[in-house]
Amino acid sequence: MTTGVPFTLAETPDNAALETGRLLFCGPVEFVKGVVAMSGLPPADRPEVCFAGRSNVGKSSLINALTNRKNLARASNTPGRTQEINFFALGETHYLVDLPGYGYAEAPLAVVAKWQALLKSYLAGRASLRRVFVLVDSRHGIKDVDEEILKLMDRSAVAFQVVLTKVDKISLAQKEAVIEQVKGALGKHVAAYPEIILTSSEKGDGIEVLRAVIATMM
Ligand SMILES: Nc1nc2c(ncn2[C@@H]2O[C@H](COP(=O)(O)OP(=O)(O)OP(=O)(O)O)[C@@H](O)[C@H]2O)c(=O)[nH]1
Ligand SMILES: [Mg+2]
Repeated sequence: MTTGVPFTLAETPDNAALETGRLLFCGPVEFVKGVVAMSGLPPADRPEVCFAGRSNVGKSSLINALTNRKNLARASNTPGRTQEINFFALGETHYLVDLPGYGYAEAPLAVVAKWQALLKSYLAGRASLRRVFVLVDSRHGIKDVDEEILKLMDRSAVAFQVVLTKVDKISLAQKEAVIEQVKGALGKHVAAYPEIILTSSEKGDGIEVLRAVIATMM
């Protein structure tokens, strides 16, 4: 069954929205804390957005690019490096949340099970969570492990938006193909926001669009 929603690429926001985004993200950004259990979450006192996705998809790099900091969120070549839910305060008005990657096979099973449980509780039970950006590697498209998370968000009625990462690594033809694949996969998900954002943390594509989307959504 499909929802019949036509999925499109995000349009460039108008100048006012771009400026709102630029201002929000050029202000102070601070690491608040890394959380390993639901009891450690900071008070749900301001809107937040989080970045979810398979291990190594580029979550931490995207947060660094958005905030224009080289090393705010740890980005590394070692998959599974981000093992905590990391909270960053954007000024005094928003939280940005860097999630542990899912689908990382080489960590001990018990550890994986623990992260997955935390990730699921957080995604399903955080009142101030406005939108989940689900990052998808533009070279790979949506995979089975992504589907599990997307279904969880459908069940929890948490709105999510797909952000394709690393578009600097693919050709125009590959771009068209992955967009079609993602559009097809999203048709099955009621919680999907109907616009896809293409990004490169390396080259800057889509970064100002994403800043504007975050700054104007809440
Ligand atoms: N070419 C290119 N490489 C990128 C981009 N974004 C991330 N990378 C690389 O991809 C690798 C993983 O990036 P991270 O940002 O650490 O990925 P992550 O999703 O936070 O990974 P975990 O925390 O382990 O789940 C790093 O080597 C990054 O330099 C991009 O836009 N373009
Ligand atoms: Mg990370």
